[in-house]
Amino acid sequence: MRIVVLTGGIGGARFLLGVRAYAREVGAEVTAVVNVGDDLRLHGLRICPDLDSVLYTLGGGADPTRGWGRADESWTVKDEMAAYGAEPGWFGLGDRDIATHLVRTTMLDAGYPLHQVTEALATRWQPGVRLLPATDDRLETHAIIDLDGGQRAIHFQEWWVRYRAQVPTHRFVFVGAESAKPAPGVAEAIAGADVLLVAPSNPVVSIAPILAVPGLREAVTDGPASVVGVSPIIGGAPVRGMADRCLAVVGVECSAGGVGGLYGGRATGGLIDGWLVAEEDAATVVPDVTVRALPLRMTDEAATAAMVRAAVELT
Ligand code: FO1
Repeated sequence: MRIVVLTGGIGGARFLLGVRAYAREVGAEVTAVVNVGDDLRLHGLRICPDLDSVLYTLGGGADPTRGWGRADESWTVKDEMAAYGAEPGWFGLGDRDIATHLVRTTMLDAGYPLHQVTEALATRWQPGVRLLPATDDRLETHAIIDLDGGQRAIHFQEWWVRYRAQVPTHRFVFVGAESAKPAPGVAEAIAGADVLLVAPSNPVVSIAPILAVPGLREAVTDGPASVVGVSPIIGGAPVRGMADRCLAVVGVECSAGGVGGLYGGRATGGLIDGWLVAEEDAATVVPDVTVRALPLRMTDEAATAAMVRAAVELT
């Protein structure tokens, strides 16, 4: 069985732990297609938060409390940068994490595309799944906000980390998306999937930028034998992160039904055939979509693998 997962953020990385466990049980192969809209260049370094979350989480090197960055981290470089007054002070890179960005940036500057660089980084972390960036090209999520009496576009990380999503926001723009091409292997993996899972990631800033790469939405609607999403919202609140703030920006209710409706039924031009929701959301109805309610907290790998099994068996 070939399983493809669309993923981004820390929730997506933790979901992949369950996908990998399930895949080992049944002998399936897994490809994770990862959001790059959160990526940024800072201090001359290319930082890929979502790819790194997957590498570190599946490789056993993620910080369990923060969720992002490395375990056993130290912050000498950050403190030294602060002593120089170097901006931005609101985004912190740990010393161990910086090594990843140095290797990545050196390879990118030498001409290797992001998917090859990711493959090289994965030889250290051995994530046990094939990891592909949605695109090798520049695709950056920006937020259009009201600031200082005018409208401004700021990078997603500034919106998320600096402003904690607490600033009047008009919309998100996926800069570069129109001319981005799927990274090699992405469209093929989606087209050939027996099951495509949409991880319980933020639908607006993790999943939407993947689907904004020309050809990928069509690949999902036309290709896989079945497409099942897992709700990132339980009982009207995000499991983690600020999906509520993001959904408000696009005018979608923060509920399992709201996000299910945003994805829409594949039979009528949407994305999904099945939608897993939490037990407290059992009354959720999404037109043309098979909804199933079950315990949806990713408390450990076994609980997450049980969610994945239910998702695979749903349609
Ligand atoms: N999140 C923060 O809240 N503050 C930070 O200083 C920060 C730094 C950072 C550095 C590298 C990295 O890979 C992730 C980092 N994050 C930080 C997390 C990141 O902003 C978001 O959680 C993700 O982009 C959303 O998925």
